[in-house]
Amino acid sequence: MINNKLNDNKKWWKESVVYQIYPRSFYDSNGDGIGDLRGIINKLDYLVHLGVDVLWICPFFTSPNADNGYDISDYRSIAQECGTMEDCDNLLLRAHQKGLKVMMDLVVNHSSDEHSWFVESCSSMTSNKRSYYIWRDGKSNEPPNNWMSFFGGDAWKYDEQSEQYYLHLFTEKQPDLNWENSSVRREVYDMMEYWINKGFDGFRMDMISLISKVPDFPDGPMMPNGYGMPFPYVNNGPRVHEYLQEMHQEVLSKHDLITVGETPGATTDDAKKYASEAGNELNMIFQFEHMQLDKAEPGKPYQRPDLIKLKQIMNKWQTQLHGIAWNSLYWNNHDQPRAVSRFGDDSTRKCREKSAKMLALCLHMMQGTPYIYQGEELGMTNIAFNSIDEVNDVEAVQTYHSGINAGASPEEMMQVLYHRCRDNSRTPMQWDDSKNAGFTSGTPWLKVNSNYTEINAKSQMEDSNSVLNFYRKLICLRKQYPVIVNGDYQELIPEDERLFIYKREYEGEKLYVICNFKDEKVNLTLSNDITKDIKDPIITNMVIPQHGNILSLDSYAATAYIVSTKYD
Ligand code: TEU
Ligand code: CA
Repeated sequence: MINNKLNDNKKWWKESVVYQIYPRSFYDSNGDGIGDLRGIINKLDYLVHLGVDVLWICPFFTSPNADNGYDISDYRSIAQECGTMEDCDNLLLRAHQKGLKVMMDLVVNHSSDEHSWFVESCSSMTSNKRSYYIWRDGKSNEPPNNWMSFFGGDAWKYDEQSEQYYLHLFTEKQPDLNWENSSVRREVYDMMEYWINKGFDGFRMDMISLISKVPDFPDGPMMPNGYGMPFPYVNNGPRVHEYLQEMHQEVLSKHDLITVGETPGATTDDAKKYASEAGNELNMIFQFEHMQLDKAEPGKPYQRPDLIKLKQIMNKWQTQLHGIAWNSLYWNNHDQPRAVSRFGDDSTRKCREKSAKMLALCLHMMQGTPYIYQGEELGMTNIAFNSIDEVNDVEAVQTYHSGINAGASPEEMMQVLYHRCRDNSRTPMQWDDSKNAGFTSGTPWLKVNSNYTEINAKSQMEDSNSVLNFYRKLICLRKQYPVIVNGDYQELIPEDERLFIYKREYEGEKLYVICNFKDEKVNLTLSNDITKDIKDPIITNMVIPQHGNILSLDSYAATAYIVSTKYD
């Protein structure tokens, strides 16, 4: 019997794999050292070959680049270094011809201070753009409250002319838009329609959980550095769901789109509101809990993510959202260190390749839409910069200087950045072993990781055992087995500190996933039931010897089995 309810919930974006492109670092088509839209067009066949369904392209709109395009000064034009509107149209056309969907980054918690709205907003207290941004009087020559910006320093900037302060939760070149103003919301919705009409298939919404602030702007909880934390008063604020429901009604509901909201600090309860199956806000969100497991502090040894805690977090999201809301699945993005360097092991070639595949398998077999960040499919790693002069990331530069001011040494701070710097994932894509990894014929805007001679797309295309080909296989499996998309989820041996094992089930199909997260051999004794179930793995990153009930799992072994009881 067909279950209508489940059928209703069948959505293309649940069955898709998304590939995230950081355009500056993907491929440079004209030798100026900066990746561009034509570069993406040039590489579409690579993406088709990989098998992904959707591209998410980070911002390529006109911007002074105080935060690499996350500070937009014109929402309807293309950054000169990225190309032209014609390139954008061509990209959409070609991608669609090849069966790929394209989502854009919607950065509307803030604009650039060079946006004409902000320029007008500053120009006079009576401008009709004044209330497009958040202006407040100071308190006896001090900012309106004690908030620190997310990148360090005051969250308020004083404007001499009007003698008021404006709010910027990120850099001072990123003033927060005032969503309380319905004209601002209208502008955003119209702009979204503009890009949908061009052909975009969805939106990744930057920091969307910050758009509603507690109106009286109270001081935040004090931090050791003397600033207050804005987070409790700006994140998941009082009107955020109202705004998103309005956006849904005005724009999203009129089209068949993929939407994902960036929501730091979101709990599973928040996710059920933002991304409920009922579907009056977003399709899914990016939660951050598993991004907060490691610690890099000056002068202290790096603390790796703890597997037990990682498993607890993943289990929680897998089980609590099942049937109620939809998960996104990711290990890294343009703000995070490289997955293999953080959750895997990049110490030797062998460990890197095994653990990169293990991480991929572990994530891609879960319930949710998987996101691959460019280069992850090659097992690209973090980079060791020689000095702060080589770093571009505005957040890293601020972290570095505040560390130095607090007494840390340059070496200690570079060590912190080695684990944390956002530029770890922003180094140019490694296409081949020619100069600059084949990314550009000019001088790359950011240093290329010197390991490109060993890690690059060309050599991995030719090697059937490569990390790249492992990703291809994982993507194929998703299309083949409905249990991967729809199955429920149960963790087995949650107390084990080395292994991550889970089981999923859907309409007579059972999926077992077994991953060894450690650099040591583990003999796993299976129950008789499971032993009976598992025969040939559907995918594995190495040969795994089995003697009766015992599986001999070498370091970073990862394997998955599917058993069908449908015809029993
Ligand atoms: O990210 C917000 C955000 O949380 C990161 O800035 C943060 O640095 C990261 O979690 C690691 O510390 C979004 C964008 O993805 C980011 O690139 C932008 O810089 C930021 O918003 C402002 O638009
Ligand atoms: Ca270029």
